[in-house]
Amino acid sequence: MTRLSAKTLSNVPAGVALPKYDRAQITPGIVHLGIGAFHRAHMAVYVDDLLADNPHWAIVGASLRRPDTKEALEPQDGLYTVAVRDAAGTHPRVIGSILKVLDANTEREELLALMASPQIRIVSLTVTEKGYCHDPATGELDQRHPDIAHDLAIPTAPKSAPGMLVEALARRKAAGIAPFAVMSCDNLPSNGATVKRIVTKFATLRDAALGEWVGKVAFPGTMVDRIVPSTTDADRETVAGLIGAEDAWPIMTEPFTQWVIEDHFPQGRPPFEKVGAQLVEDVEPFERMKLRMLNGSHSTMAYLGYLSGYEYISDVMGDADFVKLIHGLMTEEAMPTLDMPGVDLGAYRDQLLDRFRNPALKHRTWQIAMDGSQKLPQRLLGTIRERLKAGQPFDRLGLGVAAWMRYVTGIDEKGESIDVRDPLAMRMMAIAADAGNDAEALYEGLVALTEVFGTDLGENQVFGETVATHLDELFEVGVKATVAGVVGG
Ligand code: CS2
Repeated sequence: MTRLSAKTLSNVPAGVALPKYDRAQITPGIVHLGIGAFHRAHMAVYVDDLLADNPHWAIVGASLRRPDTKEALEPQDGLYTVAVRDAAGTHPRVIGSILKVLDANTEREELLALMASPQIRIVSLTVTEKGYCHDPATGELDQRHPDIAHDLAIPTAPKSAPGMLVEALARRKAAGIAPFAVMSCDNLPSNGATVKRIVTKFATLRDAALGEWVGKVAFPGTMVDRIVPSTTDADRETVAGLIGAEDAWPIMTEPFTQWVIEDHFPQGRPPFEKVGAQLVEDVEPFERMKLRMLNGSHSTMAYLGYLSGYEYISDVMGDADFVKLIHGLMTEEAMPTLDMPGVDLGAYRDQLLDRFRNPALKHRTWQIAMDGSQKLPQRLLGTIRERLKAGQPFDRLGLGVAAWMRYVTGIDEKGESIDVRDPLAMRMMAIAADAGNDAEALYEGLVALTEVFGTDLGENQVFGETVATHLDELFEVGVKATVAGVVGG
């Protein structure tokens, strides 16, 4: 079978949507750091929709960690398939907005030179929570992070995202070129303000004057939403059958997509509003809503679901007790903490439940369970803090936290090992090994991780009682019975 590429594009069967512009005429206006599946299912699709009328906003992507995306896309001239799936079928579309992918490790100079050139007006990022090298509980730069220490020692050859951004900005400053806008598209709380704080701190540590200059750069916040499971070999086969060509890395996703963007781009931006994005003055209420409702539910389902033997989120949604739990978590515990004039939160919740049910989207609980130490603060703990302050119960959120604690022991209910992926995995498993099956000791050990829980939660008696009680139940009666107990089943 031939490989998808510029040359073979004309052989793709009618019915498969193709780029509606001449790829020879488009030039880059955006550099995107972290060219993973999420970016390719989300922002790259919006950009693909607007390039016909705005040809100077194409994307050059960079991978900071692994060269695998470059290896997949280079022989395809940057082309790849986005396959939208639901119960009605799989709908493929070829995306052309990514002109090139650079490997930040081996092509660092080319990448930095491009980021420093005036044609680049936006640098966007999806480097996941841990890619910002920060302390998730406080949102501050983690100065002891090995990549940060490296980048401060050798600032012209950076490895980390903050190091790359600051080196490119320093080159622009030296050349008298106005800064690009930095647009984080990661699930961080207040992602614009948080990334600004981290990057400005890093710049200040390099040089005070540079820090001051970077402090004036625009960091528009965003709320991004599309569920994107990892691609499997079976997906590759399905897509090859649909497009009549081999695509080394197609992206599978859902029909739903949402993007809310703070309108702060001093060097200009493409007309994102013409292709479905919402441009707003303050994105934070949208972020909070999404992190607390969608992602909070996701993480809770991931830990409890994985431990119950459910491989996919759609399997979790087949269990009535779990649906009750998630419905209650959103309705009783998350929604009262949100202030969203003009948004029907009940309808938002129901739409989320439908999205979670999508039977064609094989979204692994294990995938969502990854990097919990980086995710818990904004998904569950922030909501819990607000409820604690108001003296309100948070039983279901507390169960979500307990399930994470049970999961990171690295041993499931059958005594089999769990592949726990998390920057703190080694420390957490050592804590679990010390605690054995003593839920109280495990709770005490994990809550002392201040980069996750801050310094307040470990001292809070109500928090301790709620979470440790659930953790004890998880060990004593197992996950399913604990969930049934919480929902009154
Ligand atoms: C998920 C998110 O993997 C995870 O942690 O909760 O990636 C989620 O699918 C997206 O935020 C949806 O927009």
